Amino acid sequence: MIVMNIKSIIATSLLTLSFCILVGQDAYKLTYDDPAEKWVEALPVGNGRLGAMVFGGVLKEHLQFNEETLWAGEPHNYAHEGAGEHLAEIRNLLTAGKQIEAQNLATKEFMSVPVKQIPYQPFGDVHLAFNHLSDYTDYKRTLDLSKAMAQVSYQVDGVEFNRTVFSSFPDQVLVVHLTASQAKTLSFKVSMDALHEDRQVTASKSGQTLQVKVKDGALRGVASYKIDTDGQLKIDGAELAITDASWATLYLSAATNYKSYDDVTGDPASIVQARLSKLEGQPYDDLMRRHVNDYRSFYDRFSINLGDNGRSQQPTDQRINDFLADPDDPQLVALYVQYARYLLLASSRPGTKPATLQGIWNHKIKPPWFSSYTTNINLEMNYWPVEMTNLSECHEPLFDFIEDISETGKSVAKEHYNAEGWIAHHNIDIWRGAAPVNASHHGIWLGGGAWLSSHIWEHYLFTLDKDFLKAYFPILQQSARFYAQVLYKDPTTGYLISSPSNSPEIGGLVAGPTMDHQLIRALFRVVIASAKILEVEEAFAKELAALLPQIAPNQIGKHGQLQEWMTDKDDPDNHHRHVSHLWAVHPGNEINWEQTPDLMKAARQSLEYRGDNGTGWSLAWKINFWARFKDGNRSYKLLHRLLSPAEAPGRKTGGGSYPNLFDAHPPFQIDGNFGGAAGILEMFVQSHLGKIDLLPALPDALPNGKISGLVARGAFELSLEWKDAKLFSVEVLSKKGGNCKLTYQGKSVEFPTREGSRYKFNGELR
Ligand code: FUC
Repeated sequence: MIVMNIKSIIATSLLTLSFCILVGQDAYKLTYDDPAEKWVEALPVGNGRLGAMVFGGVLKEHLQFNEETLWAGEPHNYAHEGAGEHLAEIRNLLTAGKQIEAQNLATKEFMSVPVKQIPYQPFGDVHLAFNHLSDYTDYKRTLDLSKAMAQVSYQVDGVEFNRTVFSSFPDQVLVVHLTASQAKTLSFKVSMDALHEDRQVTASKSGQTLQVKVKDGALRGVASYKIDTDGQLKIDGAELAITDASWATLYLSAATNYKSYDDVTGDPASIVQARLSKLEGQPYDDLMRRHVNDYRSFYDRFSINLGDNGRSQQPTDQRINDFLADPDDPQLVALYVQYARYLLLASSRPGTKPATLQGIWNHKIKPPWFSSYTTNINLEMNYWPVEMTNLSECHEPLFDFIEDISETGKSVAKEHYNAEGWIAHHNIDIWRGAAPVNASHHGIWLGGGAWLSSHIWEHYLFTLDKDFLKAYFPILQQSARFYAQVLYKDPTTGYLISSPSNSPEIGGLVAGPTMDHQLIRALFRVVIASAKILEVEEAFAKELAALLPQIAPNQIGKHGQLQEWMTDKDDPDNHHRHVSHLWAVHPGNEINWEQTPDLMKAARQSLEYRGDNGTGWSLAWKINFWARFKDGNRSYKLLHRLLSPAEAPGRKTGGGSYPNLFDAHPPFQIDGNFGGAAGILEMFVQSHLGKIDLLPALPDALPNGKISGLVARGAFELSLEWKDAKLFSVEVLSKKGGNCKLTYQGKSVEFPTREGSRYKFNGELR
């Protein structure tokens, strides 16, 4: 280890007096005193592909499970042939101020075919019915984030019953392990069911198989479980009965015939059988250890400790309720961050699909917003914490998704915009529909391709993985090519603008929403920078550089606000949940205190006007915005709303958390979990301006903390500690070498680093 510039190492003991650090892993559990009654009380498990909600009942256990590829619909190209013939007229109508006429024409000629996409589907249910004859005592239900396990324990007639549920990534099965503390006291029946009209359950001596087919579409699924036990097993009608056991383990595997967005020739029965056959002769303990080892190889890379005032000993649902009246529960804030990491690992692993609006957990045939991929904020927000919290691999499903869209989005670019390259609009399903959907006033939004592309660059910034950048450069370039061809010279101002489009989901179809221009500028800069790093496409980079100053700039309006549109028509009384024109503040960086303070003030004014209410994801975005404005207390105010009960009596304004700590839009939408976690970390570390700013927006409510394994742009891994609201120490692990600049309250140190070396600072930055 290289230790540099240590001027004053202050004895830890002096400063820890007022600071109760909690080290036990026990604190990183969700705990409950009762079984779940509602779905949002049940606990989620998942391996990226196969997920379940665990209710934890005593007489009846219910596992509602999903497999990520079971959707309605079938392979389909949603592009509207010939839509581009109407592009000029739609633009002209908008220029002439005829918004309604433009929208009507677009509704008729410009929308996706069909105009709606299709929903993600629940798969099925496993029910366990126990034959306990007396009442139970000592009930406890937990979700252990450090092991990725849901657990239930209780006693009946002096016998202790334990249940452990997890979804294994290495073995690709959902596991339910049941034990009783006395021989022959565990007896239960298992049954399977599903909401699909077309479903069939068959039983064998050691398990059951559920086959489902979605109503409107090409996909069918097969789920089978097998049971190992020391008791008796027999088929009992449609159920499987286990009697006189002291332990039993159920292994469930599920698959569909989906192979890719244009191929549904998979054979789910053989996939399922192959996975179950691989388990023959394998003891549960080995499988469980493989699961824990695999999970911990990700989970243990990062830790966060914000202190504990004793509330961590209380049930999680009670803590959420208590947070409303008194938001002094720093450990709940840390738990929220680790829960987001848990949810990412459970819903987005290499080789799986990205997390949908609900991750992988959906129990409805008609889920809210189809439980799909909404790209005008929600899908991207799912990935905000992924790099910072050292789960870079979990970003991969999004890159695979972008690869798909860069293919399906080509025909949309051609048919709708007469352009090369690729484009995505605001909603995308498993068939990778990239055309504008739902309605012309919000479905026609040009920013999807640029925003998704920004994730490729962010991954590069956090990892400095040149091979990755090289592999994805053609996708970035083709996205930029689309915009370079589609930008349109505004007859009124002479600027290049994006038209037709909308400022997500507000104000209808317009010419030139501010957000689009921020996104397109950011994309062009990324392509220019990438071309330089990779030493390729110099001429194209020059072309983009020439376009940059011609794109309509950010403008300050008459209320001191950042204009959301080309004209100064913002309404200060508009409290809409979307605040898209602040994209350049976060997650973008074009607007910041150092280079553009006037725009930063205007953006802050816009956020003031929008107010502090919002849906879950809107609150989460505002936590991030206020952190970038360097107002940690305001971020914490929004966090207070996000971590308060979603279903508190009288709560009218949306947002909040359910008892299982799922974010409420309402209803459940997972983006707020991820965006909220990212926002918490933005209060502690920011690295979007070519340096690492430490504690840039520390709220009064979190004066003490210790984080390790947090990744900053530049491929630096940080361990930092603060006490009594002051930075105490920071250690930097340089993963790729290069210059590192740390700043803290206006002071900075800059130093060259060597790959693999550590650099520790104490007094230097205070
Ligand atoms: C966008 C948002 C809604 C919701 C939906 C899934 O349309 O405006 O609030 O989050 O996505």
